[in-house]
Amino acid sequence: MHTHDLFDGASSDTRHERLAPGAWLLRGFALGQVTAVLAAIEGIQAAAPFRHLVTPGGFRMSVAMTNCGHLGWVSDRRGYRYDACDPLNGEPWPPMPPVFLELAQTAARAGGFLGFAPDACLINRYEPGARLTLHQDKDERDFSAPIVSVSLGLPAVFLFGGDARRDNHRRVRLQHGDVVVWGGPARLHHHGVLALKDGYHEILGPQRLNLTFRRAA
Ligand code: MD6
Ligand code: FE
Repeated sequence: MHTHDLFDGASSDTRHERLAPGAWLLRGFALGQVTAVLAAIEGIQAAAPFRHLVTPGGFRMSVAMTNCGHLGWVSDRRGYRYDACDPLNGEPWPPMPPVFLELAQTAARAGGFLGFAPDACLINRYEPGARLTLHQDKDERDFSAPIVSVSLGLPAVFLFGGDARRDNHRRVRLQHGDVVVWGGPARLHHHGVLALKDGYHEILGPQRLNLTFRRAA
């Protein structure tokens, strides 16, 4: 990526909010693709069901996860890593649907990152009470590529901090169809998701889905 000069001028759309240098919230960016994305998730979860992974410390994660693409993010007692196969059945993860790739690439471009070639898509499912503690995404080999994150279903409060865990963090409400693009100087910022509130979304019911696209290899 040689797009650092674009971080400040990547987007002129008023629905695009810059959260920090290198981090953009693209409100409603995925709305036109929701039906196709949800249909694709049906196929993915039929082959690779959502499951609650265990952290290296032995805790069951409240967020259920699955993956598609060449690599999938997994966690167990041995650690966090990317793996080409689903540990549940030893098979390769389902391929990344073309609609996913197109959405991830157009969003990355809107955030000023040209040439994004994701090889991994982690799909998170939150039910009421599920949360994700403050973390950095650092299991990828190369931090020059951004991360593209798509939110669907119930709204959630996203915590967005800095490079140090103790840095102040802001709270961002992520709604159905919102996309966050995150890279460059923001790539290693800490972030998390507060416990999902009870609710019922007209399309997805009592849950939130989040897709995060990464270049892992
Ligand atoms: C989520 N997202 O929104 C979890 N990571 O459910 C993430 O952990 C995340 O949204 C890196 C970049 C963007 C993200
Ligand atoms: Fe993350």
